[in-house]
Amino acid sequence: MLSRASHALRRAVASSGTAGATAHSLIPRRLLVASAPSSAVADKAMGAVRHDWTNAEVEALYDRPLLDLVYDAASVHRANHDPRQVQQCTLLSIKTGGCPETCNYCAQSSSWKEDTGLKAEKLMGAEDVLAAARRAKEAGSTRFCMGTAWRGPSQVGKGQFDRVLGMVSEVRDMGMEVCATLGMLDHTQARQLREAGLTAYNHNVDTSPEYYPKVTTSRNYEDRLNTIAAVREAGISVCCGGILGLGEEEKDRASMLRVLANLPEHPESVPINALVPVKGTPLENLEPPSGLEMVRAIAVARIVMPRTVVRLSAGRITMSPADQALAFLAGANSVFTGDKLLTTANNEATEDAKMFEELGLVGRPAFVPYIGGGASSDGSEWGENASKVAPSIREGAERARKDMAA
Ligand code: SAM
Ligand code: DTB
Ligand code: SF4
Repeated sequence: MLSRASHALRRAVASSGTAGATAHSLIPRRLLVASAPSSAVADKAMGAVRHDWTNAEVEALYDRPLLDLVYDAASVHRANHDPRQVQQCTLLSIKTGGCPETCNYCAQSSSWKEDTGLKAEKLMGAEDVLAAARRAKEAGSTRFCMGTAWRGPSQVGKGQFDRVLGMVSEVRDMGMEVCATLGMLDHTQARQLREAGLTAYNHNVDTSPEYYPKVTTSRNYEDRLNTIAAVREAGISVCCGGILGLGEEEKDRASMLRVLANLPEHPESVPINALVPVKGTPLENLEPPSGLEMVRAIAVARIVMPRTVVRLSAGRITMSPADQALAFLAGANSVFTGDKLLTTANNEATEDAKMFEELGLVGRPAFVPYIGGGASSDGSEWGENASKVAPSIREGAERARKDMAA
C-alpha cells in the first residue's frame, strides 16, 4: 500500500500545471527581448514558501535576464539566511565502484568499468572512515557524507549495512552532521539510519521526470521518490537535488526544480551538481554547464525554495572564484570541500580558504536549526565542541547564536 507521503510526492510530480506555459524554442526568450522588466510572476512569488509551482511559473523565472534573477534571488536569500555563512561538507566514497545501476553520468557503474578502468573496492573499514571524518572536521567541515556505489542496502545484505550504521553513529558522536547516500532505502532501513543518528540522506532526482529515462533504465523516478518519502517519514532531513549538463534542456532544469519545490516539504538541502564528464562513461564527451548556467539554476532554486540550504556541488572545480561568488550571492550556502568528491577531483583546500577570506565567507556550524523546521538539527553538540573547530566555523557559530537569540 502506498504511504500518505508517497501519494503526496506523486502529486508533486504530476502537478506540472502547464496553463499559460510558453512554447520552448531553441532561443531562450530572454535573448529575444531587449530589456525585460521584473516579471510579475517573480514578484508574486518572491520569498513565499509555496508547494504549488507550475512549470510555466518556474520556466518564466528561469527565462529572466540573469542579473534581475540574481538580484531577486539574493534578496530572498538575505531575508532567510545569513549570507556570509557557507557550510563546508566533506564527501567520502566508503564503497567505490561495481554498482549494478546504469546511471550514464556515473564513474561507478559496473556497466562501463572496462572503459572507465575504475576497480570495484570493498566497503572501507570503520577506522579509516573515522580518521577521514576527523581530518574533515579539523579542516572546517561540519557535515560528513558517506557514499556507497550500491543500488541500496538490500542489494548487499545486513552485515555491510550494519557496519555503515556503526560508522554513522561514530561520526555523529564526533559532533558532525552526518549524511549518507546509499541508494534506495525501504522504511525499515531509513528508520535504522535515523536511530543510528543520521542527520541527512542524499538521494537526488537528478533531472526532470520527463528526461529521467534518458539518464538510466535500471530504476525509475518513482523509485527515487519512494526513497525520499521513506527518508522523510523516518524523520531524517532530506538532501535531494540534481545535475546540470546531462543533455537536458532548460525546461528540464525548470521542471526538476518544480518537482523539488512541490514536494510536501522542501528538501532541507538541494545539491546542484554540474556534470563531471568522466572518461569511459556514456556522457564522457558532453560539455559541462558554464558557471553562469549553474548560477541561474541556483538562483531559481533559491527563489522557489527560500529556506533550503542550496549546495554548490560537483563541478565547482571548473568555476572561477567570480562564478562562485555570483553563486553565493544568488543563494548557494554550502560547498563540498576536501581533495576529492567521490571519485573525481575537487577544489584545492588552500584555494577554497583564500576564496572564503576574499569573499568574507564563514563556515556554517553543525546543527544550526533549519529555518524551515525539519528534523535532525538540535544544536545540542555545538557548545562543548566550540573550542575545537576552525576559526571560520567558530565565527559562524557566534553569528548563528546571536541571530537565534535576536
Ligand atoms: N548510489 C547512490 C545514488 O545513486 O543515490 C549514491 C551515490 S551517487 C554517486 C550520488 C549523486 O552524485 C548522484 O545522484 C548524482 O547526482 C551525483 N553524481 C554522480 N556522478 C556524477 C558526475 N559524474 N557528475 C556530477 N554529479 C554526479
Ligand atoms: C551530490 O549531489 N553530489 C555529491 C553528493 N551528492 C554525494 C556527489 C558528486 C559526485 C561527483 C562525481 C564523482 O566524484 O564521482
Ligand atoms: Fe550507482 Fe549511484 Fe553511480 Fe547510479 S549514481 S551508478 S546508483 S553509484
